[in-house]
Amino acid sequence: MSVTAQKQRTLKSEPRRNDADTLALEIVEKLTYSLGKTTDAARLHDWEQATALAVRDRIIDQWLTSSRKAREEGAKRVCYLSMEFLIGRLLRDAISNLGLTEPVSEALARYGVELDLVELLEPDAALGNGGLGRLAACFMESMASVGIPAFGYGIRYVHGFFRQEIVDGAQVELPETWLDHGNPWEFERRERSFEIGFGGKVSTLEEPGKATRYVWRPAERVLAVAYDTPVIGWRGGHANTLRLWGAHPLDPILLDTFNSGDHVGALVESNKAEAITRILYPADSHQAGQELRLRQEFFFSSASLQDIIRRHLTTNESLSNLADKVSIQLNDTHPAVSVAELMRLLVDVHQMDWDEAWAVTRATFSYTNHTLLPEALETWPVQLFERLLPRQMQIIYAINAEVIRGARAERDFSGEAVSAISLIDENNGRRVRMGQIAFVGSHSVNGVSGLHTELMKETVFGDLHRLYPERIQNKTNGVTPRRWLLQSNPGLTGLISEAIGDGFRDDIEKLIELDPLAQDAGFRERFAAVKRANKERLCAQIEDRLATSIDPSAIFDIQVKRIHEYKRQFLNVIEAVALYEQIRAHPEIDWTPRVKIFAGKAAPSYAQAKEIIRLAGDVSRVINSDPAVRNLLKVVFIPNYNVSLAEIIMPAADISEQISTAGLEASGTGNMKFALNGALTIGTLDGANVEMLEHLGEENIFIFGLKAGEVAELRRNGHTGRGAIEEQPLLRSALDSIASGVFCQDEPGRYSGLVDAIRDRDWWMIAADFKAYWDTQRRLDALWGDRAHWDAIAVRNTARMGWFSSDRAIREYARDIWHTPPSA
Ligand code: NBY
Repeated sequence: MSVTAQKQRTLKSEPRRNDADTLALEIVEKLTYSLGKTTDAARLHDWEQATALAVRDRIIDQWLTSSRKAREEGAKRVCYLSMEFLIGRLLRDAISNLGLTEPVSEALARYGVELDLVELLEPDAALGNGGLGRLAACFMESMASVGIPAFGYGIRYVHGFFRQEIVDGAQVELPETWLDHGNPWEFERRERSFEIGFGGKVSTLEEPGKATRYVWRPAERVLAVAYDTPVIGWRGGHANTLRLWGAHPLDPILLDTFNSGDHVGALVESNKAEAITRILYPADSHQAGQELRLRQEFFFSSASLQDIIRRHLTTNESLSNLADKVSIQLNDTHPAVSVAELMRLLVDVHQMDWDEAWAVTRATFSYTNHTLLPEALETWPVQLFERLLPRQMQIIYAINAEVIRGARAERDFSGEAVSAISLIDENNGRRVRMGQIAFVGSHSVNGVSGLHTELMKETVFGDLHRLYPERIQNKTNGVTPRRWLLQSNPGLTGLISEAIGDGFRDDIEKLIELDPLAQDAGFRERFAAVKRANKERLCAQIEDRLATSIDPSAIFDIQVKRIHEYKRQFLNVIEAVALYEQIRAHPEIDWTPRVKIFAGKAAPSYAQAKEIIRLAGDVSRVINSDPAVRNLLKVVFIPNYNVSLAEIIMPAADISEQISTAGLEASGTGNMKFALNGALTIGTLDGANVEMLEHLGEENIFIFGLKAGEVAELRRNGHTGRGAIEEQPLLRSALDSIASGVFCQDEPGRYSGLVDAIRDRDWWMIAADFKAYWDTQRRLDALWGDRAHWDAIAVRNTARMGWFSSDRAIREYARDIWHTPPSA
């Protein structure tokens, strides 16, 4: 018997049975033998653990099969390097993708346990800030569903994204502790560990007739240990690995130091090592800029590359064909130091010739850009970089010299154009530009929506685009329809199945078959009834969390996302104030009842964003308690927005707010989740809203405001908010109320700074866009009165959003960037 065959005997040879009897037996087996509990003594938590373990076994079966198959076929693998994976809960995802929802519910019901309640006990894995991290999670699920052999590589943060509480109106950040009760989905791989160095010196070795060799002797070393989580695809057909690195000290304690009496000093090294993966940086749109962050970036980049090289060399003789076997996608610039590190590993450690190494590197890497905001573009002081990563710094200089030589020779670049493409920014105290490194070290650079990609070519990467005109391409984002429709909206999913059959579950673009049903009154009513039930579910949550009751028959107008000036939650709050004042001034008008719902976190150091949260709370207190409003308007801020809350919110929206200043939102993905669940979008021509307009048709989306080019022009011409404020009494009055303390009588001047910024500068075009926004909201009010029409548009939104699936996005990456054929 061959070794593989022998090994396989340890696997379950017969496919498992998927009936409730079998699952009940397996869950009770886990309860008994893994948790040591009887069914009588078991608490809900124990059932949750036991269910996860039973489901996990089935995933492992598929996981081992998929890994073996990829290894045996020598298939090209995708390695998705990302500082962030904003996963959320995994139990429901796993059960649903394995097709076990009914038998598991039934198995648990036999013991009087409700699956829905069990699922709620799992903590969210919040290893990300927002869109970028959530995209990585959707992509992992889609790569498994589409059947692309892939590894996700990232960091196992002990503390994920902070928990937000609102105390006296202000955001307070509290530590998040998702690992406190263990994590049934991860497998620690002690044997899969690599040393990561920092600091120290580079020396050279000269041998006659050979190129100079460089040897980096780091002053500090830590161990990167792999923690693997299987990611199971739709219908359990394929499973991939999410490999997150945890940092551990090489020596857990310095015994000599301890013995000499310095008990604290003995642990300093160990604490320093573990600090690297202790916490996620909670910044989504400005660079953190601290040394620990650069350590995190290098730590996970180096560990991932060493792992990739190790795996490659188990089945290949050399690294020359690395790019035929692996594609490494850099999720933004956070892993961009990988370009220099791969060069070091190839040249210094594996002795590849520089030119060949550079060709292999470029062929292997590709890079996704997620922002044009200057304050979010990563740069590091040369001094810090040099001290922490001396050899990588030398390599960056060498790459830079070569890029600049090429630019001068091939394209006549000189002067300013050279300094624009340089990997070193010489104007701001010498800084290493990570975007430039990622760009020159990759064969493909992509934006995340059509507009964003075009703007990349014109702005941040204008000169590099001229130098390498073939390199930039677009890959519009998508979201996984499993989590964002099938699991989060079972009511709608069931209705769709009844109407068009189950085909859309395997091919989401089949949703288009719903399109004609927009004209079917009976279907529309059932569609609206599902929406109503989802709104009631959200009402219950809000009642529960905030003790605020809201009316499910009002329009639910929702803006949930990170709080940022460019996303313009402020514009939305100002509209709420203006509406409030109009309702009070004109009781005779038949106002459409509306609930404005906000949720989102501000970066802890982002003062203006925190002020906006405070303002939303202040405004909501005044409006919600004013009897003159007669419940025609409510404003609600739900604390601690996360993936699990999003799963309840997305299906419950009537209006989705996607109102960023045009040209600034790279894509947006919340916009897709809302529309897929039948919300009507009010939005600017920004990010993927532009493509949503193309797919939905202009009568099914509510676009307003300045376009990206107009914003740029106004800014060039020194626009301020004064003109617009003078012309619009509604805006003027709302801003006056906010500035004069109507909503914060305890501290009347609290918001005068926010309002001054609009008057004096209006950088985010709030005054400039207010009128168009207000008018569009009133169009929506009127449409709500014509429910048949509203519901028809809602149905068409769901029908036409199939293209915005991350399966489609992943297939495009596979076809145009990775050149990996999908196998499922
Ligand atoms: O990426 C978001 C974009 O704003 C959004 O438009 C897009 O849809 C999404 C997916 O492509 N970007 C984002 O979420 N960025 C971050 O979270 C982020 C995190 C950290 C840092 C910068 C940006 N950082 O410099 O530390």
